[in-house]
Amino acid sequence: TVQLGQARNPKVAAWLDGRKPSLLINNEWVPAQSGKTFDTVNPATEQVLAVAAEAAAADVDAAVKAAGAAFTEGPWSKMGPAQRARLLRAFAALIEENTDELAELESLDNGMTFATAQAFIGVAVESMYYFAGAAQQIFGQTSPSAPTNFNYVLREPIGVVGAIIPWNAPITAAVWKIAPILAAGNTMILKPAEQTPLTALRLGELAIEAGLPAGVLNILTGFGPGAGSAIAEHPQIDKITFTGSVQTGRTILRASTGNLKRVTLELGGKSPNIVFPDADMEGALANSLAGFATISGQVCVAGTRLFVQRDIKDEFVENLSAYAAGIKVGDPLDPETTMGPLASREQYERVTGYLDLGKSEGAVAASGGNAIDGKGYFVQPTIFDGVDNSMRIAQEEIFGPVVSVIPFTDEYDAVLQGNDTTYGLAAAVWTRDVSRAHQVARQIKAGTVWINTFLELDPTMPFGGYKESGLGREFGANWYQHYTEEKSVFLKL
Ligand code: TXE
Repeated sequence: TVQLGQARNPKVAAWLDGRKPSLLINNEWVPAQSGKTFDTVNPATEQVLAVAAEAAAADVDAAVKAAGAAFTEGPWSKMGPAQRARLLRAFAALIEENTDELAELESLDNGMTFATAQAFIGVAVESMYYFAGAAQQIFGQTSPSAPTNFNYVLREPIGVVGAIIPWNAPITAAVWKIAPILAAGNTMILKPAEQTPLTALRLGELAIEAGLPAGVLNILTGFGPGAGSAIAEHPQIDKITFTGSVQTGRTILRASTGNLKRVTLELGGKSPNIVFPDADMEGALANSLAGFATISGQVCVAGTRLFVQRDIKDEFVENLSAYAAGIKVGDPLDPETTMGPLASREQYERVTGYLDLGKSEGAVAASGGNAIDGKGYFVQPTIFDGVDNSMRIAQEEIFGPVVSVIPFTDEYDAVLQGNDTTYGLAAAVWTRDVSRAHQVARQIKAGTVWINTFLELDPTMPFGGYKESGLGREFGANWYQHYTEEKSVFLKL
């Protein structure tokens, strides 16, 4: 018999037992200079899963020195894109080979189901292969200069990049930073979130196994204030890329002004998911459910404002509630489970706070509406009906399995309400009317719009937010623009 919260896989158990709390600096595993550590908790049991090293400013300094040396003098500085591509391919292959162990570790630390973790690792592996190929596609330009000149534009890596990531999809978030940063020829410091430090450390081991030279990828576990802020402020870090909350995004943007770091921010969302009466209802229902329940709703693109045309709204809510009743909440490593706990106590308190707020604002829980008693940060998947778009539950990112259903009258009203938010990360529209689908897609202010689908991500498509959902775009054909500098070279013939 296996107990809730224990590693099933002997390799994972051995890894957890054998680890000393350490940071990865210059391809060496070292304790934090202060000697400090912190616990990471299994959200399904509330028990300590492992102890991690707590990095602070001195460790950031050491990592910056290593990354700087690797960039300017080390083997990395002499490598061409083809060699970087090879290393990334080797790294991707190792991640793929270790999918099941990584997925179990992710599930124990974050609470997402094993199957979800496997799927997200699959996405991460595909992305790393994409960027490996893309490493050799960073072209410069020759300029149409006068016959007296030969002028050209070089694309060069920026230097040392700081990457700060959240806890909701740790492996994917890490790979989405590591792969493009390294593909473009930069070196980096990765800081995983304090709630989920473990899989990033395992990725560090795999990076060394893949042959990544010392100093190229440094990994510092630690807190936002302390490690994160030291990265944002560090004068020798040339660029910062952050995924997380809007509030912390603002703090990082401010902190980065000292040396005018280049900044990319991928922040939160409150994405509208718009269902017209002519939609494929089964597709709309299944995806509306996945849109707010995947990883217990802790997804930046979650479709948490569900706009349903007024005439079909009641029936849609009834059917969606029936779908939600099919969600099995529980031990994320049990193959029967379809939804695990929230990732942390803070998140549990935040989400249950919003469940209370929704009721006090006058919304009605058509399904769920409560926390689940007992150990672990479990809450019921919740469908709030009777929501007005001006309510706080419709405007603020809850980051839990909670959806607000809001009626609309016509296309104009759907777009008006859909855009009535400070966010602009993603949106979806469900209709069989081709013209309407494209018209709505054009009018919605969001970085990604899905038509008759949801949650699809593809490294060939740009990803990022309008408005307060972020700054810049990751992925896509122009992915390298935010990890390189342009240099204009003039030659007089
Ligand atoms: O995020 P933070 P939190 C949203 C979501 C969630 C809320 C709060 O609504 O409920 O944010 O989550 C590091 N300088 N999202 O507080 O603070 C921190 O250590 C430098 C949406 O956990 O943004 C971690 O590594 N770094 C989002 C990372 O920032 C700092 C995903 C994210 O933490 C820092 C996560 C500082 N001053 C939360 N303070 C999405 N876009 O998907 C914290 N950090």
